[in-house]
Amino acid sequence: EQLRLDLVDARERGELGLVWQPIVALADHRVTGVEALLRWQHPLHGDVPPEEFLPLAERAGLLVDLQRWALHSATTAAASLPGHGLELKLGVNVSAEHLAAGTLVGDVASALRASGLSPERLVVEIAESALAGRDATDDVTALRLMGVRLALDDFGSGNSSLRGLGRLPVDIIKLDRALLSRVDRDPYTRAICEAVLSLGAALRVDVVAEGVETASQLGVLQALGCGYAQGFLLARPMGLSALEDLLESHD
Ligand code: G
Ligand code: G
Ligand code: MN
Ligand code: NA
Repeated sequence: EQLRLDLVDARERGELGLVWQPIVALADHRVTGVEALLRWQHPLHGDVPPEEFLPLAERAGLLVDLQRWALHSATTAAASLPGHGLELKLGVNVSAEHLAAGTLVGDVASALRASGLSPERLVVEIAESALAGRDATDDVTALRLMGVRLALDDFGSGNSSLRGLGRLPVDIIKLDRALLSRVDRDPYTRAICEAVLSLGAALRVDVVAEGVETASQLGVLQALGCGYAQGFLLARPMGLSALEDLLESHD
């Protein structure tokens, strides 16, 4: 309860920030995108994980506001990255509550306008669970008409995967990290990943494997022809200046 009260002031106190995790093309190991992730540095409790404070924010009615802020800061930062950073795609996570609030499309448009970020660089990541029992077709269609791309996040973690894919114009599938954790040890999991990759190829949808932690997992992905990956093995979420250093070292 105190934590919830603290969250109300966290933004003004500068405790909320973003970290950035690179997404890498497996063909040449170039960084092709970054996912922006919210962090709360609490003065007493330290780093509060999003799994903890996002539900708090929701109960306090602050979640949509928080995400609007995250959208604005992420697009603004991405619009002024150095070097080949200006070609990177920017992934931003969107919640079920934001979809339900009905302001997502307007909020994205306003962040793009304010930041000057080209819409083609923005990837809106929606977890398949956030789409359960909801018809998000209008919102997603409006975003795509603006030129924004849609990623189905945590794909394979729920039971609505194929339905979501069939109903929505998706550009990117992000393979859930629970699948990755077993891909090199369990033949069934490997077969599922293989099936998602052929689905991606058939639908002309890029597949990004999330949560790649070991060389052995990466090896399987490469053998299966997966295009893109994200995970601690490749790069951890990092601050903006570390990201800028990384990009400069690549250029
Ligand atoms: O970055 P991390 O692994 O700690 O994130 C944990 C969860 O929080 C993930 O499911 C991630 O999608 C979610 N998350 C991180 N940043 C945001 C954000 O800005 N908005 C929403 N809705 N979720 C986020
Ligand atoms: O749900 P979403 O895919 O948006 O979650 C992204 C979260 O996954 C981030 O909070 C990030 O910290 C976490 N993450 C990224 N790479 C790895 C990884 O290799 N292993 C684990 N366990 N988590 C990761
Ligand atoms: Mn995500
Ligand atoms: Na995910």
